[in-house]
Amino acid sequence: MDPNTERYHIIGHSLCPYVQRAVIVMAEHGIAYDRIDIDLDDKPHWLTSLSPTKKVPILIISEKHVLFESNVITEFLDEISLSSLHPVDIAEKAYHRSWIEFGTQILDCIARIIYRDRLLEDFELTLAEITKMLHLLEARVSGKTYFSPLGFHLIDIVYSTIFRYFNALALISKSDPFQDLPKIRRWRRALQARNSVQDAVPPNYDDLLATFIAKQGSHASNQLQSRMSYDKSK
Ligand SMILES: N[C@@H](CCC(=O)N[C@@H](CS)C(=O)NCC(=O)O)C(=O)O
Repeated sequence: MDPNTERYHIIGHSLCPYVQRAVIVMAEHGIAYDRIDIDLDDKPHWLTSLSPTKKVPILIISEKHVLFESNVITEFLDEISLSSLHPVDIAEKAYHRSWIEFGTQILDCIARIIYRDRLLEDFELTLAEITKMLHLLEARVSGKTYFSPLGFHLIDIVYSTIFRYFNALALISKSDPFQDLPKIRRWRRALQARNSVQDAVPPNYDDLLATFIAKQGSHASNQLQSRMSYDKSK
């Protein structure tokens, strides 16, 4: 399949980290695409006909094939490209995929904070769990700039979308989960500086995310609401 002769459409959402995985891969591989962002609180009726999960991202290839699940989409985009965003060594590639899966588990904890942890105690327990996970990750970072010394890979893309959440979480929590994690702090800065990572979200992403979290009815929502009304009153 020649990526230059096919047409690609992404169905997404402006804040979704899984959608960002796909669009960063497309930017890194120079694959052109159209993007439609949908309202996940008011899903369009045609969504079910495209994906049984009714989740984004969805990738439509030349109106012929429809793919869902971000891992499937990113692997497909990587396979049709001339170079790969995975390490060449097969065991190393599988190792990266294991830690990508771990990233998804960190995202599940972040989702718990955003949507489900209603009490301060629940919020703190989940944040402690995330901090523990970040410590395990820190021990695996072997590159000076990115996860691996071999350069920028798909695993870096996945973590770039996870680290973004901590700007909003820093507005709520007094403890900094990155405090004792010098390698991850350096990695996070390098990822934030990358054009493909910056361009995957709207320029006012941090504000949009804070407003989104503030509406979810969790402890984090309440904290952000207070913070936002305090900022407005100043
Ligand atoms: N496992 C899916 C997760 C995608 C996902 O959870 N997308 C969210 C937005 S970030 C979604 O579409 N949620 C709508 C819903 O759950 O109904 C993937 O990797 O693509």
